[in-house]
Amino acid sequence: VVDRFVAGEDAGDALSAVQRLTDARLSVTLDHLGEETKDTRAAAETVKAYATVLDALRPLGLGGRAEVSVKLSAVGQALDHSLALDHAREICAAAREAGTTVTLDMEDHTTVDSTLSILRTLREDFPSTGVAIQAYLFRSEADLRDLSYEGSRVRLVKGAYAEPASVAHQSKIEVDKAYVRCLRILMEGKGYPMVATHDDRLISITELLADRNGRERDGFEYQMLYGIRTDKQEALARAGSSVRVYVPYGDDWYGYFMRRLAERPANVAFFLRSLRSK
Ligand code: FMN
Repeated sequence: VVDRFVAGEDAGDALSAVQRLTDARLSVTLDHLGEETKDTRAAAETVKAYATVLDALRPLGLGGRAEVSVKLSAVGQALDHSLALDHAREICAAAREAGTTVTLDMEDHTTVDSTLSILRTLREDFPSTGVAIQAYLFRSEADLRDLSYEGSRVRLVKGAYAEPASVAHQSKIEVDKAYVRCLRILMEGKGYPMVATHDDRLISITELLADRNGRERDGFEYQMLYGIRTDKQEALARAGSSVRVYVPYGDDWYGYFMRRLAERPANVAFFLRSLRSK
């Protein structure tokens, strides 16, 4: 069941997925599964896993068509801010060697300040480092304005963590409205928008805003998760849009899988169907 959302356990599996997807004219971002590491050894192992996969990507010569996504909590953010920064820097250096770049995932709201501060430092040496911003957080419109400068790669997502009403919109309609406000800031700004959603209405609004702001097809990209709405991924790419698929791999899939079930009824339906057919 997990296979539907996760590309496999090791770097070899991840690379086969990269081949398949890039053959179909999609770009990818690889995510080595894992989060909330509380020990230094596991954090260092994660860095090694990224170095391995980036090393294997290099000879494929895909450049930025295959990048990596990193959760700072998997490289020690909860242990020590500067340890996470050093680890992230190592991954960025390995990515540069492979001719590509890194995007920082955004996790629960208590980590946002730390993640944005690590991003700022990383961008001094690796200006193309990207970051995810979550529309459901009240603070995000202000964060997006700060990030709307030339070359700033920003992935806009709705947000996947259970957050308190003191910091985040709770209802679907409020989150959708916030997403549109955030999207407008991104598309009107000078950065490079990475519009990460499977939501048809938001995709239509993105098309509209791209036209209105004179953004060409290569002036922004769509991003979707591995195994979710693959038909839509391919249709957008066929129509000339840039589409990147977020490809998780590794054995620590539990947290990732649970968030996928929580966020989309269609994912739960798939899960229940597969249980029944066993
Ligand atoms: N949610 C986060 O909270 N942090 C992330 O870094 C993050 N990265 C994502 C990357 C991609 C490519 C996509 C498609 C989603 C990501 N999400 C992330 C999940 C979204 O917040 C959201 O839960 C999910 O996309 C379902 O919402 P949808 O209706 O827009 O598809």
